[in-house]
Parts: sequence; C-alpha cells; structure tokens
Amino acid sequence: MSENPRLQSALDLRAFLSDVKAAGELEEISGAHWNLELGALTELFAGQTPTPALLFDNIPDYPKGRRVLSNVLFSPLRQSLALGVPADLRGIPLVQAVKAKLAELKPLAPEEVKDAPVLQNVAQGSDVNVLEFPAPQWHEKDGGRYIGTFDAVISRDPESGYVNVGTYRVQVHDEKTVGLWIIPGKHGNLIAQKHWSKGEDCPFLIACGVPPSMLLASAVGIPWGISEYDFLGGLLGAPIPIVKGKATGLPMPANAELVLEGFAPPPEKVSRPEGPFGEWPGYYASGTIDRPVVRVSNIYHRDDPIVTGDPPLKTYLNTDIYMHIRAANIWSSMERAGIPDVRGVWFPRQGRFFVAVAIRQRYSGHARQVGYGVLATRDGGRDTRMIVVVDDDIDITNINEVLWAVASRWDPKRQSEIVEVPASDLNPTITPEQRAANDMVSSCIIIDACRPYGRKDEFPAVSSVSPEYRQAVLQRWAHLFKAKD
Ligand SMILES: Cc1cc2nc3c(=O)[nH]c(=O)nc-3n(C[C@H](O)[C@H](O)[C@H](O)COP(=O)(O)O)c2cc1C
Ligand SMILES: [Mn+2]
Repeated sequence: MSENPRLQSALDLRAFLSDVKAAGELEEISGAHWNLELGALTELFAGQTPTPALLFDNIPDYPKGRRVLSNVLFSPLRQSLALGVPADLRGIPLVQAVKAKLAELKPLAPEEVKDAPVLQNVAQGSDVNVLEFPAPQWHEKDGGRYIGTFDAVISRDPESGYVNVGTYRVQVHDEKTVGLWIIPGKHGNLIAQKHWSKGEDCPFLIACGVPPSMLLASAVGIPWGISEYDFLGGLLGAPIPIVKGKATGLPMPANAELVLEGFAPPPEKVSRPEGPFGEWPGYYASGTIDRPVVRVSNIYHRDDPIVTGDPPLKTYLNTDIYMHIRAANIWSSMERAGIPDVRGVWFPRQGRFFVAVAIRQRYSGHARQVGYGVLATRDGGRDTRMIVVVDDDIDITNINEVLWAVASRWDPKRQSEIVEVPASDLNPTITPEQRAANDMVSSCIIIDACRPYGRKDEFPAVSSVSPEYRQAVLQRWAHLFKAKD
C-alpha cells in the first residue's frame, strides 16, 4: 500500500472519512430510518453549500456499525481526496490539474495482496443474506430498496480478459437475489451479453462500499478495453491493491467495505421487475421492467461495513462527482481537434444537460465551433440540452455570471444553433413514440453568449470594479469581508 498519505485517503474509505471529519465536512447521524429518511436527509443536506458527507449509523432494523455514507463526493475537498490531487484546488484550476494528470496517465495494473480488510468476514452458501446490510428506500416512488447506487460492479470480458468496473444500480430482491440495471451499450452490459449469447451465466462482483477513488473511476467513461483498475492505478501513480473472489476469480478492491459475488443468468431464463427509481435527471423515467438479476453466492465485508450511496437528486445531480474529469476530457478533446484558446469547461451544478465553456475569441465563428466541439465528444455529446459559450472574462463556475452573459451578450436569433444529439433512456423529453421507434435523439441549443466577434472591441465596457481596484478595496476594507470567508 502507498506511503503517500494523500493516496491512503483515495484508496481507503476509512482514511478518507477521518480526513473529511478533520476538515469539518462529516455529519454523523444516528437513528435515521432506511425507509425514506436517509434519502430525504441526503437531499436536504445536498441543498446546502458547502454540504457535508453524511454517515448514518444505528439504522433501525440493523446492528450498530452497519452504516451508510451518502453525499460522499459533493465538495471540492472530497473530490481532491478521491483524485489524489492537492486539496486546495477549486474550479477551473482543479479541472486543469485533472486534465494534466489524464494527459500523462499510463495505465498501471492492480496488485494482488494477501491481507485484505474486505476478507475480515466471508459468508457463503446458506449463510449468504443480503438483507443483513442496510439498503435504503431512497425516494418515495422507488420500486424497492437499493443497496447499490454508488457502487462498483466488476466483470471480465470473456474474449480479451480485461476487467471492467462500472457504477450500475442494484436493487435488493431477497436474501440471495439482487437486480442489476445496466444501460445497453455500457461495458458491463456488453460483457454480460457475450456470456448470455452462449447461454452462460455472467460472473459479477458488486462492491457496495467502495474506496473513494474507485467510485470515481467506475462512474466515469473510460474507453472499452482499458480496465478502470489500470486507469486508476495510473491516475494515482500506485497499483490498486486487490484480492480475488472465490467463486468468480474477479478482482475486488482489498479495501472495499462490502462485496457481493454472484452470477447473472441469461435474462430470458431469469429476470425480475426492477424500478422505478429516481434517476439522475431528477425524474422516474425508466419505469418498472423485467431486468436481469444476480444470484449472490458469497459476501465479503469489513467489520462494521459502510455502504456508499449516492441517490440521484433533483437539481443536485450526481454529475457533480465526476464533472471535473468529464470537463477535462471535453477540454482535451477540443485541444486535440485543434480548436484554440478554450480557457475552461464547466458543468453547472444543475446538471449534465448544461455545459459552459469560456474562450478567448480568435476569429469569427470560433464560439460556434466550440459548441460543436463539445457535442463531438463522448462526455459532452449525449443528452446535452444547452451549451453556453462565453468570453473568458466570465467566471463559468458562477452560474450568475453565465446567465448575466446570456442576458447581456446573446442575441437569440443571430447567436444560436439548434441541433440534434443522441439521447438516453433517462432523458425525460423523449416521447413514447420515439421510444417505440427507437428514435433516441433530442435537441440541443448552442448559445453563443460571447461579444459578437466583429464588434468585440467596440462592445460596451463592463461596469464592474476592475480587478486591481477590487483588490485594493478588499485590502483597505478587509474587516468588512472577514465573516464571508
Ligand atoms: C451515482 C451513479 C449511478 C449510476 N447508475 C447507473 C445505472 O444504474 N446503470 C447504468 O448503466 N449506468 C449508471 N451510471 C453511469 C455509469 O456508471 C457510467 O456511465 C460508467 O462510465 C459506466 O462504466 P462503463 O463505461 O465501464 O460501462 C451511474 C453513474 C453514477 C455516477
Ligand atoms: Mn468501462
């Protein structure tokens, strides 16, 4: 295991929690109920800025110590700890640091270790009981209890042997059966299809309590064929410690809190009604459908395991957690495509449907090209509803500034493009007719909220205090502003 204390926090949820607590960002809550109360408290706290991580203990119907952690990565500090980058970066400099790390990343294979906390408790056969671990009913209209929302689902491509890790939701059906919903096209689904097409069961590990860095790697889109383990090892500069499951031989993070191991039969043979579930766009969109299940044969867990949870929430979307990586990916894609002078890419907290980009305009049409550039990327091209391109005097991490630029520099008739983009199942604007016809596209507006290029030098000057004078006033009147720091 790594000597670097920053990496301990990335690789181990308990080290992470002690850092988060020391920084005053941990709220420990005793006695909240798994039935809706955890979900409601998570949503209420997510509305605060800054918002703490929530560690729930003494959950009714469960022994003390069987905990749930939510709001896990909703702060720049917690993101930095998970990414293994210096904890004082914020906003665009944090995106830049991530971009630089990704640019130099060389995949590094995980390392098998002997002693692993996750092996402290092993249940097999008749001892397997998924119901022994707290699985919240997160939202009022959810079709059941979800033990996997911020999880890591591990599977192996039977052809190339590469190990994939993805975050896919997991509903509890009974002591030995869980439902697994993987959107078609996601890597876990492609792998399962390969097994199912031969009539075989697909082996899976489902880590329901996951080290912070793994939460990020498994939720972020990494190209097919590159293992999220290798990606993360490269990102952190240290191999991820793993141990292998007894039934599947699949690798699990040695520091995982709770791992279910099992097999998913072909869905034509076995499937169960799954959902609805309050999904990331803030709606219950995908309904109740017969979906695949995993039959659990072994359970591995640390003493007093912690289930990591991230119920999607209206407006406080879980896109927050990986947006630095996505923003960095979009930014580097544009660089590679030769689009110059992008100064920042950002997803406002209101969600992944909305991308803001700051540029230093170099030529007429530059802003429009940037809008198309975002749409041409994997991370910015699906479901996107609105791309706002602004001049680089606008702070794109501040939604008020972005909307001020739209309100004052954008002429809707002349400075907009509306185009069609691929849409996902969860996109609430897709009509039943479109679904039936598999016509999964929605439209996106590119808003060029830059000063018109031809008039940019004559455009009225901005009336706010200049940066130099602002500094001078802040210094002279420092005592007036102390309370706000
Ligand atoms: C909190 C959270 C929950 C998610 N839930 C699901 C899900 O239930 N099903 C799914 O297919 N993708 C879900 N995703 C998206 C995938 O995890 C994401 O696309 C990831 O890149 C998939 O990995 P893959 O590219 O290896 O398939 C979720 C993402 C997050 C952050
Ligand atoms: Mn993958």
